[in-house]
Amino acid sequence: MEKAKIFSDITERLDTLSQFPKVKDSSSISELMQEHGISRRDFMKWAAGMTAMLSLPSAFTPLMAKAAELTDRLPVIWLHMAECTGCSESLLRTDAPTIDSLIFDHISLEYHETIMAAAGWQAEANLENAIEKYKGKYILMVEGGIPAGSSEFYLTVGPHGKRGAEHAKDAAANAAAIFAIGTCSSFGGVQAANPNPTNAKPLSKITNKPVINVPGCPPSEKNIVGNVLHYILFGTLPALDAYNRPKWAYGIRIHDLCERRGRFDAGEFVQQFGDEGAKKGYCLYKVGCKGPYTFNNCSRERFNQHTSWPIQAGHGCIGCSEPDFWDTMGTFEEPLADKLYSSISADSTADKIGIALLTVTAVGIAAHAAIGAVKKDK
Ligand code: FSX
Ligand code: SF4
Ligand code: F3S
Repeated sequence: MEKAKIFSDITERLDTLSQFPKVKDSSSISELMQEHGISRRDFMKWAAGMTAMLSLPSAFTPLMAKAAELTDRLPVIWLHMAECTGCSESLLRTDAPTIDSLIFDHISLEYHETIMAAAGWQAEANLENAIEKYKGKYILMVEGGIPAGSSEFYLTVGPHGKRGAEHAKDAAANAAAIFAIGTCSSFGGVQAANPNPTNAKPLSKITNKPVINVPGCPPSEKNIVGNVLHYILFGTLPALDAYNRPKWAYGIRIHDLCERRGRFDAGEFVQQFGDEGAKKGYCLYKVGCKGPYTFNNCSRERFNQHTSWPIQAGHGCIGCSEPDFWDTMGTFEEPLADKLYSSISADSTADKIGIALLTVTAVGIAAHAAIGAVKKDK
Protein backbone atom coordinates (compact mmCIF):
# COMPACT_ATOMS: atom_id res chain seq x y z
CA MET A 1 0.00 0.00 0.00
CA GLU A 2 1.13 3.50 -0.75
CA LYS A 3 2.63 5.53 2.10
CA ALA A 4 0.13 8.42 1.78
CA LYS A 5 -2.80 6.02 1.92
CA ILE A 6 -1.45 4.30 5.05
CA PHE A 7 -0.90 7.73 6.62
CA SER A 8 -4.48 8.85 5.93
CA ASP A 9 -5.95 5.51 7.10
CA ILE A 10 -4.09 5.79 10.40
CA THR A 11 -5.10 9.44 10.81
CA GLU A 12 -8.72 8.46 10.31
CA ARG A 13 -8.44 5.59 12.74
CA LEU A 14 -6.89 7.78 15.43
CA ASP A 15 -9.57 10.44 14.91
CA THR A 16 -12.28 7.83 15.43
CA LEU A 17 -10.51 6.46 18.49
CA SER A 18 -10.21 9.93 20.01
CA GLN A 19 -14.03 10.26 19.88
CA PHE A 20 -14.30 7.26 22.19
CA PRO A 21 -14.65 8.07 25.87
CA LYS A 22 -11.65 7.42 28.08
CA VAL A 23 -11.97 4.04 29.73
CA LYS A 24 -10.89 5.40 33.08
CA ASP A 25 -10.69 8.90 34.44
CA SER A 26 -6.93 9.43 34.55
CA SER A 27 -4.45 12.20 33.83
CA SER A 28 -3.56 12.73 30.20
CA ILE A 29 -0.23 11.48 28.96
CA SER A 30 1.13 15.06 28.83
CA GLU A 31 0.15 15.60 32.48
CA LEU A 32 1.83 12.33 33.42
CA MET A 33 5.02 13.31 31.56
CA GLN A 34 5.03 16.71 33.24
CA GLU A 35 4.62 15.14 36.68
CA HIS A 36 7.71 13.01 36.02
CA GLY A 37 9.79 15.81 34.54
CA ILE A 38 9.67 14.46 30.98
CA SER A 39 9.53 17.26 28.42
CA ARG A 40 7.43 17.27 25.25
CA ARG A 41 10.71 17.23 23.36
CA ASP A 42 11.79 13.99 25.08
CA PHE A 43 8.38 12.53 24.35
CA MET A 44 8.65 13.40 20.64
CA LYS A 45 12.16 11.93 20.58
CA TRP A 46 10.77 8.74 22.07
CA ALA A 47 7.92 8.74 19.52
CA ALA A 48 10.49 9.08 16.70
CA GLY A 49 12.41 6.09 18.14
CA MET A 50 9.24 4.00 18.31
CA THR A 51 8.35 4.97 14.73
CA ALA A 52 11.75 3.77 13.52
CA MET A 53 11.48 0.61 15.62
CA LEU A 54 8.19 -0.28 13.92
CA SER A 55 9.92 0.37 10.56
CA LEU A 56 7.64 3.30 9.72
CA PRO A 57 8.84 6.46 7.92
CA SER A 58 9.79 9.35 10.23
CA ALA A 59 6.84 11.40 8.95
CA PHE A 60 4.65 9.06 11.02
CA THR A 61 6.16 10.33 14.32
CA PRO A 62 3.23 12.68 15.19
CA LEU A 63 0.83 9.76 14.62
CA MET A 64 2.88 7.61 16.98
CA ALA A 65 2.73 10.36 19.64
CA LYS A 66 -1.03 10.58 19.20
CA ALA A 67 -1.40 6.79 19.43
CA ALA A 68 0.49 6.89 22.75
CA GLU A 69 -1.86 9.62 23.98
CA LEU A 70 -4.84 7.46 23.08
CA THR A 71 -3.73 4.35 24.97
CA ASP A 72 -6.29 5.24 27.66
CA ARG A 73 -9.14 4.46 25.23
CA LEU A 74 -8.21 0.82 25.13
CA PRO A 75 -9.32 -1.61 27.84
CA VAL A 76 -6.65 -4.21 28.62
CA ILE A 77 -7.04 -7.42 30.60
CA TRP A 78 -3.76 -8.94 31.77
CA LEU A 79 -3.78 -12.48 33.13
CA HIS A 80 -1.04 -14.26 35.05
CA MET A 81 -0.50 -17.95 34.47
CA ALA A 82 2.56 -20.05 35.46
CA GLU A 83 5.58 -17.73 35.47
CA CYS A 84 7.87 -15.57 37.56
CA THR A 85 6.11 -12.22 36.87
CA GLY A 86 9.37 -10.92 35.42
CA CYS A 87 7.53 -9.68 32.34
CA SER A 88 5.30 -7.35 34.37
CA GLU A 89 8.16 -6.46 36.67
CA SER A 90 10.39 -5.47 33.79
CA LEU A 91 7.84 -2.80 32.91
CA LEU A 92 6.83 -1.74 36.39
CA ARG A 93 9.98 -1.71 38.48
CA THR A 94 12.14 0.92 36.93
CA ASP A 95 13.78 3.31 39.41
CA ALA A 96 12.89 6.31 37.26
CA PRO A 97 9.79 5.74 35.15
CA THR A 98 10.52 5.52 31.46
CA ILE A 99 8.09 6.74 28.84
CA ASP A 100 7.31 3.08 28.08
CA SER A 101 6.41 2.37 31.71
CA LEU A 102 4.31 5.56 31.92
CA ILE A 103 2.39 4.42 28.87
CA PHE A 104 1.83 1.09 30.54
CA ASP A 105 0.38 3.02 33.52
CA HIS A 106 -1.74 5.06 31.15
CA ILE A 107 -3.26 2.04 29.43
CA SER A 108 -6.54 1.19 31.03
CA LEU A 109 -5.62 -2.01 32.80
CA GLU A 110 -8.98 -3.40 33.78
CA TYR A 111 -7.50 -6.43 35.48
CA HIS A 112 -3.90 -7.19 36.49
CA GLU A 113 -3.28 -9.35 39.53
CA THR A 114 0.11 -7.86 40.41
CA ILE A 115 -1.05 -4.29 40.70
CA MET A 116 -4.78 -4.29 41.39
CA ALA A 117 -6.05 -3.57 44.89
CA ALA A 118 -9.02 -5.92 44.79
CA ALA A 119 -8.91 -9.44 46.21
CA GLY A 120 -11.21 -12.45 46.53
CA TRP A 121 -14.80 -12.03 45.31
CA GLN A 122 -14.13 -8.45 44.26
CA ALA A 123 -11.19 -9.44 42.05
CA GLU A 124 -13.09 -12.20 40.36
CA ALA A 125 -16.09 -9.92 39.83
CA ASN A 126 -13.79 -7.30 38.28
CA LEU A 127 -12.53 -9.79 35.73
CA GLU A 128 -15.99 -11.06 34.83
CA ASN A 129 -17.38 -7.51 34.60
CA ALA A 130 -14.54 -6.32 32.41
CA ILE A 131 -15.00 -9.24 30.00
CA GLU A 132 -18.75 -8.57 29.85
CA LYS A 133 -18.53 -4.78 29.58
CA TYR A 134 -15.84 -4.70 26.90
CA LYS A 135 -16.80 -7.85 25.02
CA GLY A 136 -15.03 -7.95 21.66
CA LYS A 137 -13.22 -4.67 22.37
CA TYR A 138 -10.48 -5.39 24.90
CA ILE A 139 -6.88 -6.40 24.40
CA LEU A 140 -5.90 -9.56 26.23
CA MET A 141 -2.33 -9.90 27.42
CA VAL A 142 -1.40 -13.18 29.04
CA GLU A 143 1.83 -13.76 30.92
CA GLY A 144 2.96 -17.28 31.76
CA GLY A 145 2.59 -20.81 30.47
CA ILE A 146 -0.79 -22.49 30.82
CA PRO A 147 -0.98 -25.72 32.79
CA ALA A 148 -3.51 -27.38 30.54
CA GLY A 149 -4.18 -30.87 31.84
CA SER A 150 -7.92 -31.48 32.11
CA SER A 151 -7.82 -33.14 35.50
CA GLU A 152 -5.46 -30.75 37.29
CA PHE A 153 -6.48 -27.71 39.24
CA TYR A 154 -3.43 -25.55 38.73
CA LEU A 155 -3.87 -21.81 39.10
CA THR A 156 -7.37 -22.04 40.49
CA VAL A 157 -8.21 -18.45 41.30
CA GLY A 158 -11.13 -16.98 43.19
CA PRO A 159 -14.20 -18.26 44.94
CA HIS A 160 -15.75 -19.77 41.81
CA GLY A 161 -12.81 -22.09 41.58
CA LYS A 162 -12.08 -21.62 37.88
CA ARG A 163 -8.74 -23.03 36.71
CA GLY A 164 -6.12 -20.79 35.13
CA ALA A 165 -6.60 -22.44 31.76
CA GLU A 166 -10.35 -21.74 31.91
CA HIS A 167 -9.75 -18.09 32.77
CA ALA A 168 -7.38 -17.74 29.81
CA LYS A 169 -9.75 -19.53 27.43
CA ASP A 170 -12.78 -17.44 28.43
CA ALA A 171 -10.88 -14.16 28.27
CA ALA A 172 -9.45 -15.09 24.85
CA ALA A 173 -12.90 -15.96 23.47
CA ASN A 174 -14.10 -12.35 23.81
CA ALA A 175 -10.90 -10.39 23.10
CA ALA A 176 -10.33 -8.07 20.13
CA ALA A 177 -6.61 -8.91 20.04
CA ILE A 178 -4.49 -11.38 21.99
CA PHE A 179 -0.84 -11.02 22.95
CA ALA A 180 1.21 -13.74 24.61
CA ILE A 181 3.64 -11.72 26.72
CA GLY A 182 6.93 -13.46 27.42
CA THR A 183 8.41 -16.78 26.39
CA CYS A 184 6.25 -18.73 28.87
CA SER A 185 2.99 -17.57 27.34
CA SER A 186 4.40 -17.68 23.80
CA PHE A 187 6.05 -21.09 23.94
CA GLY A 188 5.48 -22.66 27.38
CA GLY A 189 8.71 -21.38 28.95
CA VAL A 190 10.52 -22.82 31.91
CA GLN A 191 7.58 -24.79 33.28
CA ALA A 192 7.09 -26.49 29.92
CA ALA A 193 10.74 -27.60 29.92
CA ASN A 194 11.34 -31.32 30.13
CA PRO A 195 9.65 -33.12 31.97
CA ASN A 196 6.89 -30.46 32.02
CA PRO A 197 5.20 -31.72 35.20
CA THR A 198 2.16 -29.43 34.88
CA ASN A 199 1.59 -30.07 31.17
CA ALA A 200 2.19 -26.35 30.55
CA LYS A 201 1.32 -25.09 27.08
CA PRO A 202 1.63 -21.90 25.10
CA LEU A 203 -1.44 -19.64 24.98
CA SER A 204 -1.86 -20.37 21.27
CA LYS A 205 -2.58 -24.01 22.13
CA ILE A 206 -5.62 -23.25 24.28
CA THR A 207 -7.46 -20.86 21.96
CA ASN A 208 -8.14 -21.11 18.25
CA LYS A 209 -7.96 -17.32 17.82
CA PRO A 210 -4.78 -15.70 16.46
CA VAL A 211 -2.18 -15.04 19.16
CA ILE A 212 0.68 -12.60 18.64
CA ASN A 213 3.76 -13.88 20.46
CA VAL A 214 6.01 -11.37 22.24
CA PRO A 215 8.68 -13.70 23.65
CA GLY A 216 11.71 -12.95 25.78
CA CYS A 217 12.33 -13.96 29.38
CA PRO A 218 11.43 -11.20 29.96
CA PRO A 219 10.63 -9.35 26.72
CA SER A 220 11.86 -5.77 26.59
CA GLU A 221 9.46 -3.05 27.67
CA LYS A 222 9.80 -1.60 24.17
CA ASN A 223 8.53 -4.77 22.51
CA ILE A 224 5.49 -4.90 24.81
CA VAL A 225 4.55 -1.24 24.39
CA GLY A 226 5.44 -1.28 20.67
CA ASN A 227 2.87 -4.03 20.10
CA VAL A 228 0.13 -2.04 21.81
CA LEU A 229 1.00 1.01 19.71
CA HIS A 230 1.07 -1.04 16.52
CA TYR A 231 -2.41 -2.30 17.33
CA ILE A 232 -3.70 1.23 17.96
CA LEU A 233 -2.18 2.48 14.70
CA PHE A 234 -3.23 -0.35 12.42
CA GLY A 235 -5.88 -2.43 14.21
CA THR A 236 -4.58 -5.48 12.35
CA LEU A 237 -2.04 -8.22 12.93
CA PRO A 238 1.53 -7.14 12.21
CA ALA A 239 3.64 -9.16 9.74
CA LEU A 240 4.63 -12.28 11.69
CA ASP A 241 7.44 -14.81 11.41
CA ALA A 242 7.05 -18.60 11.51
CA TYR A 243 6.59 -18.47 15.30
CA ASN A 244 3.95 -15.71 15.22
CA ARG A 245 6.44 -13.11 16.44
CA PRO A 246 6.10 -9.61 14.94
CA LYS A 247 8.81 -9.23 12.33
CA TRP A 248 9.47 -5.59 13.27
CA ALA A 249 10.83 -6.85 16.60
CA TYR A 250 12.00 -10.41 15.95
CA GLY A 251 13.04 -10.19 12.31
CA ILE A 252 16.74 -9.72 13.06
CA ARG A 253 19.28 -12.00 14.60
CA ILE A 254 21.10 -10.94 17.78
CA HIS A 255 24.44 -11.91 16.18
CA ASP A 256 23.97 -9.68 13.13
CA LEU A 257 23.91 -6.39 15.05
CA CYS A 258 26.05 -7.41 18.02
CA GLU A 259 28.81 -4.96 18.98
CA ARG A 260 31.17 -7.93 19.44
CA ARG A 261 30.54 -9.22 15.93
CA GLY A 262 33.86 -7.87 14.65
CA ARG A 263 35.59 -10.00 17.31
CA PHE A 264 33.70 -13.09 16.16
CA ASP A 265 34.71 -12.42 12.57
CA ALA A 266 38.32 -11.96 13.62
CA GLY A 267 38.27 -15.19 15.66
CA GLU A 268 38.81 -13.33 18.96
CA PHE A 269 36.97 -15.26 21.67
CA VAL A 270 36.63 -15.10 25.44
CA GLN A 271 37.92 -18.53 26.53
CA GLN A 272 36.65 -18.23 30.09
CA PHE A 273 34.92 -15.53 32.10
CA GLY A 274 37.35 -13.04 33.62
CA ASP A 275 40.22 -13.69 31.14
CA GLU A 276 42.06 -11.05 29.13
CA GLY A 277 39.66 -11.51 26.21
CA ALA A 278 36.69 -10.82 28.49
CA LYS A 279 38.33 -7.56 29.59
CA LYS A 280 38.88 -6.60 25.96
CA GLY A 281 35.25 -7.28 24.97
CA TYR A 282 35.94 -10.35 22.80
CA CYS A 283 33.13 -12.48 21.40
CA LEU A 284 31.28 -14.68 23.93
CA TYR A 285 30.48 -17.58 21.58
CA LYS A 286 32.85 -20.05 23.29
CA VAL A 287 31.41 -19.23 26.72
CA GLY A 288 27.95 -20.06 25.49
CA CYS A 289 26.52 -17.11 23.56
CA LYS A 290 23.46 -18.21 21.57
CA GLY A 291 23.22 -14.94 19.63
CA PRO A 292 23.78 -16.70 16.27
CA TYR A 293 20.59 -18.73 16.81
CA THR A 294 18.37 -16.07 18.35
CA PHE A 295 15.98 -13.63 16.73
CA ASN A 296 15.22 -10.51 18.75
CA ASN A 297 16.05 -6.80 18.67
CA CYS A 298 18.11 -6.65 21.90
CA SER A 299 21.35 -5.79 20.10
CA ARG A 300 19.62 -2.82 18.42
CA GLU A 301 17.17 -1.55 21.05
CA ARG A 302 18.81 -2.72 24.32
CA PHE A 303 17.09 -2.45 27.70
CA ASN A 304 16.53 0.22 30.35
CA GLN A 305 16.32 3.21 28.05
CA HIS A 306 18.96 1.87 25.72
CA THR A 307 21.60 1.61 28.46
CA SER A 308 22.68 -2.02 28.18
CA TRP A 309 21.78 -5.59 27.27
CA PRO A 310 23.06 -9.06 28.21
CA ILE A 311 26.06 -9.16 25.86
CA GLN A 312 27.15 -5.62 26.67
CA ALA A 313 27.02 -6.63 30.34
CA GLY A 314 29.46 -9.47 29.58
CA HIS A 315 27.30 -12.61 29.41
CA GLY A 316 26.28 -14.42 26.25
CA CYS A 317 22.71 -14.41 24.99
CA ILE A 318 20.88 -17.50 26.32
CA GLY A 319 18.37 -17.49 23.46
CA CYS A 320 15.51 -16.45 25.72
CA SER A 321 13.12 -15.50 22.90
CA GLU A 322 13.37 -18.81 21.06
CA PRO A 323 10.86 -21.67 21.45
CA ASP A 324 11.88 -24.29 24.02
CA PHE A 325 15.21 -22.56 24.65
CA TRP A 326 15.53 -24.23 28.07
CA ASP A 327 15.71 -27.61 26.35
CA THR A 328 17.21 -26.78 22.96
CA MET A 329 19.89 -24.18 23.68
CA GLY A 330 22.08 -26.50 25.75
CA THR A 331 24.09 -25.42 28.78
CA PHE A 332 23.98 -21.64 29.13
CA GLU A 333 27.75 -21.18 29.38
CA GLU A 334 28.84 -23.71 26.79
CA PRO A 335 28.66 -23.36 23.02
CA LEU A 336 26.04 -25.37 21.17
CA ALA A 337 28.91 -26.31 18.93
CA ASP A 338 28.10 -29.13 16.55
CA LYS A 339 25.02 -30.32 18.44
CA LEU A 340 22.46 -30.19 15.69
CA TYR A 341 20.03 -27.40 16.27
CA SER A 342 16.84 -29.14 15.25
CA SER A 343 14.16 -26.47 15.43
CA ILE A 344 13.56 -24.37 12.33
CA SER A 345 14.86 -20.83 12.21
CA ALA A 346 12.53 -17.87 12.00
CA ASP A 347 12.38 -17.36 8.31
CA SER A 348 14.81 -19.37 6.36
CA THR A 349 15.73 -23.02 6.41
CA ALA A 350 19.01 -22.00 4.84
CA ASP A 351 19.89 -20.45 8.21
CA LYS A 352 19.65 -23.89 9.77
CA ILE A 353 22.41 -25.11 7.48
CA GLY A 354 24.60 -22.14 8.36
CA ILE A 355 23.97 -22.74 12.05
CA ALA A 356 24.74 -26.46 11.86
CA LEU A 357 28.15 -25.51 10.46
CA LEU A 358 29.00 -23.53 13.58
CA THR A 359 31.17 -26.21 15.15
CA VAL A 360 33.80 -25.65 17.77
CA THR A 361 36.60 -26.34 15.34
CA ALA A 362 35.11 -24.35 12.52
CA VAL A 363 34.16 -21.41 14.67
CA GLY A 364 35.63 -18.14 13.53
CA ILE A 365 36.36 -17.46 9.91
CA ALA A 366 34.70 -20.61 8.58
CA ALA A 367 31.54 -20.00 10.56
CA HIS A 368 31.49 -16.45 9.36
CA ALA A 369 31.84 -17.63 5.80
CA ALA A 370 28.89 -20.01 6.29
CA ILE A 371 26.68 -17.30 7.73
CA GLY A 372 27.85 -14.83 5.09
CA ALA A 373 26.90 -17.27 2.34
CA VAL A 374 23.49 -17.78 3.88
CA LYS A 375 22.95 -14.06 4.04
CA LYS A 376 23.76 -13.69 0.37
CA ASP A 377 21.25 -16.42 -0.46
CA LYS A 378 18.41 -14.49 1.12
FE1 FSX B 1 8.11 -16.30 31.81
FE2 FSX B 1 7.06 -13.68 32.44
FE3 FSX B 1 10.42 -15.54 31.91
FE4 FSX B 1 9.34 -14.68 33.95
O1 FSX B 1 6.17 -13.94 33.71
S1 FSX B 1 9.03 -15.27 30.20
S2 FSX B 1 9.54 -16.88 33.50
S3 FSX B 1 10.83 -13.55 32.77
O2 FSX B 1 8.15 -13.34 33.82
O3 FSX B 1 6.52 -15.36 31.82
FE1 SF4 C 1 27.87 -11.28 19.75
FE2 SF4 C 1 27.34 -13.68 20.67
FE3 SF4 C 1 27.59 -13.31 18.05
FE4 SF4 C 1 29.71 -13.21 19.65
S1 SF4 C 1 28.41 -15.01 19.23
S2 SF4 C 1 29.20 -11.75 18.02
S3 SF4 C 1 28.89 -12.25 21.49
S4 SF4 C 1 26.02 -12.46 19.35
FE1 F3S D 1 17.23 -12.78 25.70
FE2 F3S D 1 19.39 -12.98 24.27
FE3 F3S D 1 18.07 -10.75 24.29
S1 F3S D 1 19.09 -13.81 26.27
S2 F3S D 1 17.24 -10.68 26.32
S3 F3S D 1 17.35 -12.67 23.49
S4 F3S D 1 20.24 -10.96 24.25
